[in-house]
Amino acid sequence: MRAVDAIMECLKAEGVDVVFGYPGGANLPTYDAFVDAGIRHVLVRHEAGGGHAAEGYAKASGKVGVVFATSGPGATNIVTPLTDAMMDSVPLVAFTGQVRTELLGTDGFQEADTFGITMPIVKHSFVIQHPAEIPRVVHEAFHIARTGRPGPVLIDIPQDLSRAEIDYQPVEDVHLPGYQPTLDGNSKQIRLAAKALANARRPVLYAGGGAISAGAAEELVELARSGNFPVTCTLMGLGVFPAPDQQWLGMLGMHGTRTANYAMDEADLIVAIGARFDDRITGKLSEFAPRAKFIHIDIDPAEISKNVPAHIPIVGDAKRILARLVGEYRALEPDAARLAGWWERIDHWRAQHPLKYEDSADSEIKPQYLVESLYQATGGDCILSSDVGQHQMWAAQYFHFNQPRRWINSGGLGTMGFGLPAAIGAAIAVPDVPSVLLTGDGSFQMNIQELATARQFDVPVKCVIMNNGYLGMVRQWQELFWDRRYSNVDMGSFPDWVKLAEAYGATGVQLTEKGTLVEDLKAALATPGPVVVDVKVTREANVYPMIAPGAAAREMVG
Ligand SMILES: Cc1ncc(C[n+]2csc(CCOP(=O)(O)OP(=O)(O)O)c2C)c(N)n1
Repeated sequence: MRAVDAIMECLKAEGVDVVFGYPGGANLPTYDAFVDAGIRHVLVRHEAGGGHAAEGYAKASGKVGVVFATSGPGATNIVTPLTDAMMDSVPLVAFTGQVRTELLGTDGFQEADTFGITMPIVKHSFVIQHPAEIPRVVHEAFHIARTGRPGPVLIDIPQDLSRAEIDYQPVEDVHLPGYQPTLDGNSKQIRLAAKALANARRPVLYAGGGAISAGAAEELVELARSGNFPVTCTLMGLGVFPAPDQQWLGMLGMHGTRTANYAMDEADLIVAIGARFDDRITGKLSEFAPRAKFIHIDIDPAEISKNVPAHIPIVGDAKRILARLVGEYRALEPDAARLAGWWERIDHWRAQHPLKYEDSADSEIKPQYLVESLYQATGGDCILSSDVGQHQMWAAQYFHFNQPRRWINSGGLGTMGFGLPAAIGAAIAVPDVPSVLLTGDGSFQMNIQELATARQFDVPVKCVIMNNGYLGMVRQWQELFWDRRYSNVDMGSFPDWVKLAEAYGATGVQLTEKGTLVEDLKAALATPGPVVVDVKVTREANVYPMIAPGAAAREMVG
């Protein structure tokens, strides 16, 4: 059998139902194999779109996303999605074509050192050296991508090797002696953690995207209920705990709620679950949660004590660990009343500092109003993808997420242009839930070509542009930290979004009526096929509250 046909067999054995990609000379043999493989291939319009679509697919479904690109420029075009997937721990397998082995190192046409370029941004990579190893490598790649801390894995295949004939035998099992992620947390540490929780007077549970990857939402809710613990989460963790809820403090970090940040500041015990204490969360590290002891649960031992020293480290799968932690905690029969004072304090912050904005007295649509309207129009029943900028933060603040895998965005890398392809990937992964994109006028243009993909493959993604005419988040920083010296943030030249949508065969609408915004959004969302909705909002509005970069949580402004 041709090695490329074996790749298709391996994909089917891995349960892959769709891949995203773009052909070229070096992966021509693989594309020939697609003709008869019976695997759905979505032809994107740019490899970056393919990578982000695979990420959206993976984030929405929990399955491994797959992307194909050719050598050289095809491969370099997926560098951003690979980095994005690495930062957000997204399971991805990328197949890149490579020039023929005899051309390697000769600056051959469309040659790039894909292995070298991507080395620091993938969980693992393979360069095929013998065609016979291809099936085993494919299965190993899937295994590595989805197990332990999920992440991107690259397989680079020289063109001549992909053309070879091999003796294909299905691979039954993957054995990687050097790669054995720890799944069960240490029992002693779990017992210690339960005791610490039982003694804590001001505990906070702080969940990140890792809790979603681990499928630990139910266990997190159970732990929270078992001790009436307050819960906050990162941008990546939204949806892992139902919002709004009495025990929910809102998101923490730079644009989190004051309640969540103040609670972290005064906590005596913080349980971090699949969260990595990044700078958007901690602010000034030396003043982060100064009174707290830390229990850190993570599948990746490298995360533990990376930024904040853990008093009780627990390496393993969050789902398994939380389930056991609940049991151990309950067995101690702690006195629930001990948290009464803590809840009083939290409720006080909640009453004093709700998320709020001043709505316009006239017809102007405030960005926060748009997010609230979108929430009403969808009833929250959608997968909401976003790009990067102010709209992303307002979505995180004002759209409520009740379930995991309903909020798809680029958290770690903060990649503009992520949104549209990711929303397409999410729509393909979970076709029975509406896929809605909230994007900015800057971000949308970074991968707008994927509207053609949506049209060609009948992906009914609804794109809502929060149109402020600015690179809003950068403008906000220039306003606040650079004396309002606006430099290259005014998107002075606008496309006509309606015509642009129509040019791609999508439906375009512009909404300007504040009074009927919810109804108008509902109508737009109900329109079949891909839809682009242009909503003009206040040009200069800022995302508040905010912890300025390098400041402490106590110093939140706005
Ligand atoms: C690829 C990339 N380039 C630059 C940035 C820096 N950046 C962060 S937010 C932002 C502005 C985004 O503008 P827009 O998409 O219009 O959204 P808004 O902030 O106005 O809601 C920029 C330029 C980025 N995150 N990604």
